[in-house]
Amino acid sequence: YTADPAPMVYGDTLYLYVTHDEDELLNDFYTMYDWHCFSTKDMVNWTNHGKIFSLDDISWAEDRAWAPQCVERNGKFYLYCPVHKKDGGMAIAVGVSESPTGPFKDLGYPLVDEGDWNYIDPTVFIDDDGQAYIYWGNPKLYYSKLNDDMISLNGDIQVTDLSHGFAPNEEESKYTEGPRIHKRNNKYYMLYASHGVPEKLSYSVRDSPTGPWTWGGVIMDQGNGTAFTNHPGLIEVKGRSFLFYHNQKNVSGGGYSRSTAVEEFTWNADGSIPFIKSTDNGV
Ligand code: FUB
Repeated sequence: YTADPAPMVYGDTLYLYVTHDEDELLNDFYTMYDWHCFSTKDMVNWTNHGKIFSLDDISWAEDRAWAPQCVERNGKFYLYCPVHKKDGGMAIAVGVSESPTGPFKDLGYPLVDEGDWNYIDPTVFIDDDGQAYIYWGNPKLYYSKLNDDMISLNGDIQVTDLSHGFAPNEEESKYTEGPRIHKRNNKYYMLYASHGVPEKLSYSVRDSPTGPWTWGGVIMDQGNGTAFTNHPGLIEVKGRSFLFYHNQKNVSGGGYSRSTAVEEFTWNADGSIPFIKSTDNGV
């Protein structure tokens, strides 16, 4: 079972980084030890690269190999991964590699480390001016600039409040977790899991990478086998647009036995993201 999809395009290839729900569930909670990668050039034929990074590679981590994202800079690949530390709390590890499929080497220490539950689900991007940003968190959205080395913060950690009711119904826009930043036509789209649990997918939009954000709308609601969590992985590749997410539709699937899925979509003419149905036709 795979979840929390984070696609990345490098060259002519789409790499999909995912978490891994173990077949055997322990303590009736997420049982997740490693991250896997798949790649494709055509969205039809996929290569399974298997396990590309794991808790065993992070000496200071003990559990919860949760939602990652990989980005490339100057020929190096940086895999940002939330983990539970041996001395308690969640933090974000960074694995560095010369190749998109690893092996990734841990820094040896957390990039961000608050010592509690909130520091999960990093999303990272490099703006056109070269400035990199990292965003993360549940139930608040934190962010910081990254230095060019991609492994150190540039400045203080900031909090963006995405929960202050831009939508007609405040619950509609409530940020929960799983952010994914995407830039298109000079607009910054912040996609995220919303509404608390069970989660929908929503987005906010702005002409600055640091907000303040304006409510965009719901992208995917619950139903048709979605799990109580969901996770948006929006990507544009070769002139096509895709939303990766996860559901519980695989054999014996459930909230802790999830599967990655994808829907192709077309942007609305005004640049908004359409409502995207979880279908039975996707991968
Ligand atoms: O997969 C573990 C956690 O569940 C992720 O970090 C969250 O986004 C949610 O999907």
